[in-house]
Amino acid sequence: MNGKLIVFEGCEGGGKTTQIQQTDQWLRDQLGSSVPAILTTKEPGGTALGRSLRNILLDSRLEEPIAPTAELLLFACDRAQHVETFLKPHLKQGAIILCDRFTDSTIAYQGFGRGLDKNLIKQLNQIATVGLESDLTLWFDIEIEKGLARTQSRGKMDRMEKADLAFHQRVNQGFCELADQAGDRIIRIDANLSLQQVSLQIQTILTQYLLKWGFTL
Ligand code: T5A
Repeated sequence: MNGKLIVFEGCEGGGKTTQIQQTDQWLRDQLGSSVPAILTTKEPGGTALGRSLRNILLDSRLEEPIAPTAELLLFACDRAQHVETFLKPHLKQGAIILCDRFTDSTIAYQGFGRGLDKNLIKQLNQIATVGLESDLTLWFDIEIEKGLARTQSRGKMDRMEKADLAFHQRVNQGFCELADQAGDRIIRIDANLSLQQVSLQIQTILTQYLLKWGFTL
């Protein structure tokens, strides 16, 4: 049996990391031991190589700015390692994987945000993933200012979070357009609501998809 790849996407401070942890527990409660594994991972940083790349990519005190193309290639490098050494082997064994960010982040951030060629990014995504796509992507749609205020309230902001408001607005526009084009692969979550309301939306959608995929709840 092939597993399922469920991706959590969206702009800064949407609550993905918080909700992934809750969803992991909820899935364990729903599915028990009927699936080989329920795993949580992220990009960048889902492998040992990825954690080193993440440190570079998010470091706000680098001696020199990272050029947009170099940034794009570092995210692609992280993904290639993640897909080959973590995602594909575990999916082959039937795992359900919850992944914090995947290919749509690169189109939104490096394509819409940095203004790099989107067709080139799609080709690069294809090389890095060897064609692996999410089975379902939950897009955490949050008002930009609200999301950034949440990340600011944590204190330290990373290199990406420190980008100007116009950058984050372009990224958000990217996610809106991707969701419009993706049909039922990308589902919108209203991330402006309370933690509990966001969890409920996720559980409702996942219940529908798990049943559609043939799982017994
Ligand atoms: N990136 C990534 C690219 O540019 N290209 C790529 O290809 C890829 C893969 C990753 C960065 O890299 C960029 C995008 C990112 O800038 P990251 O640290 O993984 O860096 O960044 P995020 O994924 O944005 O993680 P964040 O932690 O900043 O945001 P989350 O995970 O969406 O939010 P979360 O859960 O940490 O919550 C933020 C705060 O809000 C509170 C939480 O308690 C927390 O304090 N919160 C809520 N408060 C009120 N109501 C709710 N509903 C709340 N939900 C959470």
